Parts: sequence; structure tokens; C-alpha cells
Amino acid sequence: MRPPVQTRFSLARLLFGADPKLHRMLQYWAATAILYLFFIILLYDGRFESAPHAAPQAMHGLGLYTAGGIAGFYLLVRANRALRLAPTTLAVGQGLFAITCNMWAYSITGPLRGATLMGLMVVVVFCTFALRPRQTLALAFAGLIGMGGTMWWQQAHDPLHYPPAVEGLTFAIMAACSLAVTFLTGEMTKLRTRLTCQREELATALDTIRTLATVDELTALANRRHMNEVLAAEERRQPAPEAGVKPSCLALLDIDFFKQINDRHGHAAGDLVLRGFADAASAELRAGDVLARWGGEEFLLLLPDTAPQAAQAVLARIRARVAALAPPGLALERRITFSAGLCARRGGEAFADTIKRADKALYQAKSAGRDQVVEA
Ligand code: GH3
Ligand code: MG
Ligand code: MG
Repeated sequence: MRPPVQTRFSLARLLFGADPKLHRMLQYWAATAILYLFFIILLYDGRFESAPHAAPQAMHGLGLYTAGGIAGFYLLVRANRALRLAPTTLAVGQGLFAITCNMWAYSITGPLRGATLMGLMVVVVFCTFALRPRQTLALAFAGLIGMGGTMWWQQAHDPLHYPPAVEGLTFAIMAACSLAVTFLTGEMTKLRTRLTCQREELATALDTIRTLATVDELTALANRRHMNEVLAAEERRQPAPEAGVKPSCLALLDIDFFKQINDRHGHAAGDLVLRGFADAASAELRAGDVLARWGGEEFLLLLPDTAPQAAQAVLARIRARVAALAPPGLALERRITFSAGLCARRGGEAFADTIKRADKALYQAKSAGRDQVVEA
């Protein structure tokens, strides 16, 4: 039998870890490591032996320095969970290391030294992933100073192989290209940042739209539209409940004499009572129950898998809690009461029909003097 995946030895997991963020950082590292390795192989290829400065010690020195740097940065990135170095610090470190490699390579690669300058562009582009445009610009300047210093040193000490005019021209071209690349990558970073912001704004807007589509603004209960979806989902869950299975109960609740509250205390007071009613009723519900604002001061309550007696008990608890409501700053003449029509869903009855029956029962509760539940 194959051992479970998580206990199996995985070299990739050992080398690159399981964290996706670390994975990505090590992918960048691997990309640069391949580039360095390519340079090392070229250095040892022997084709530069004709170059006057390609002393074998210098080649070995740069080879060792580069390999040591690659290994060192691998360890730093891999152990960064414990070291907690900022990505900026790691990127600057790798950037500066690459610049020193470039300076060294420029000094020993003779007639091909111009090609090594392309490495400087790679440093700038690589660092845009982790650095802000200003920081990338600073690193590009560090590269220019390093390479400029190397060129100056070479033309001052070995003008035969590093003619001052050639070095000067090379430096000017390198400086122009390096600054242009820095500017362009900076623009790309700004574009990326703007896109990220826009994506976040869109996600927030989508969240708001989702909330507005499902939640009643005043009471924070489910709105009528969402309740219809809940009922449709409930019909799909139990298309035709079998005999003996607890039915779903529906209750239509309507606050008594609510218009009087509005008329006597103002619309804001009415809103306060609606919110208080919603909070009080919600406090008595189980996790699976759904209470929605069906319209005005009318609420629809769905109690899934509930016997009518149990539903009556829930409504009695709501009644007691609502009666105890005392909205702050509001001296009501009468306690808040509601009338309700309660129905158990019959077999595979459509909820729309159950609601119609509950509505009739509610009408009866009102006619019979309010503050009561009529079961139909
Ligand atoms: P009954 O006992 O027969 O139910 O009488 P009632 O006064 O509660 O019922 P009626 O249907 O006459 O009045 C309901 C009132 O609810 C009328 C309407 O202005 C008010 N109303 C509806 N929506 C809101 C709201 O969002 N806020 C406030 N403050 N009032 C609302
Ligand atoms: Mg009413
Ligand atoms: Mg009403």
C-alpha cells in the first residue's frame, strides 16, 4: 500500500517547503540561480582564456563567490520563517550581491565584458517584484556607482585593454539603459498597485451588493428576496416530506397597532421598534431558523423540521421577549405585541401556498383581538 501523501518523503517539499509564499520566493531564487550557473559554466568553459585578465584564480574566485552567494541566499530565504527578514531586505541583499558579481565579471571577462552589463538590467527588473519604485531607483544608482567605479578603475590602471573612451561610452549607454529600465519598471509597479487596489475595491463592492441583495437594511434580517431563495432551497431539500417526518413550520408575524406608534412618536420611533422587534425575535431562534422582514411591520419565520407544538413554544418565547421590549427614549402607551398565523407545511405543498394559509390565519388572529397566534 502506498503511504499517505503527507508522510511520504518529498524532496521538493524539503527543498521548497509547503508555504506557497515561500514557494514563490524560492522560484524567483531558482530563476536567478539558473542565470548565475549559466555564467559560471561560461566562465569555466575556457573560451575566455585568451582574455588577458582571465587569470584562473580570478575565475575560480568569482565561481566560488557566486556559488556561495546562491547557496547563502537559498538558506536565507528557506529559513526566513524563523529569521523574519523583510522581503525588501532580502531583495536588496540579492540585488547588491548581483551588482558585486557583475563588477567582478566585468573585470575578468576581457572583450566580452560589455555583455555582462545586461546582468544589471536583470537586477533592476528582478527587484521591482519586492521593492518600491524609489528603492529600485536607489539600487539602480548603486549598480551604476559600482559598475562606474569598476570601469574607472580599469581604464586608470589598464588603459590598453580598457580604453578610457570605450569605457566612458559604455558607461553612458549603461547609465541611460539602466535609468530607462528603472523608470519603465516603476511605471509597471504603479500599474500593478493600481490594479490590486481596483481588485480590492471591486471585491468590497461585490460584498456590499451581496449584502444589499439578501439583507434588510433596517433590521438586518433576511429580506423578502432572500427569504424566497431560502424557501426554494428548503423545497429542494425536502420536495415531499414523508409521513412521520417533522414538517417545516411557517409563521407570519405582524406587529399590532404599529401605525399608532408611527403616528404618535414619529417614523424614527417606529424604526426603532422594528429593529427592537427583529433583535428580540432573532434572540429566540435556533441556528437553522430563518426570520425575514416580509414587508413593513410583517415578518415571515421559517422553522425547518419543527412540530407545530414546538413552533408554538418558539412564538410564545418571542412574545414574552417582545413584550419586555423598552426601546430607549421611547415611552410607549402599550407594550409591543404581535399577531401571528402559524402553519405546518403539508406534504409536498409549495411554500407559496403555506404562506397563503398563514396569511389567512394571521387575519383571523387580528380579527380575534390581536396579540395571539392562530394555527391553521
Ligand atoms: P394592525 O394591528 O392591524 O396590524 O395595525 P397596524 O397599525 O400595525 O397596521 P397597518 O397596516 O395599518 O400599519 C402598518 C404601518 O407600518 C403603516 C406603515 O406606514 C408602517 N411602516 C411600514 N414600513 C415601515 C418602516 O420601515 N418604518 C416605519 N417606521 N413604519 C413603517
Ligand atoms: Mg400591524
Ligand atoms: Mg401589516
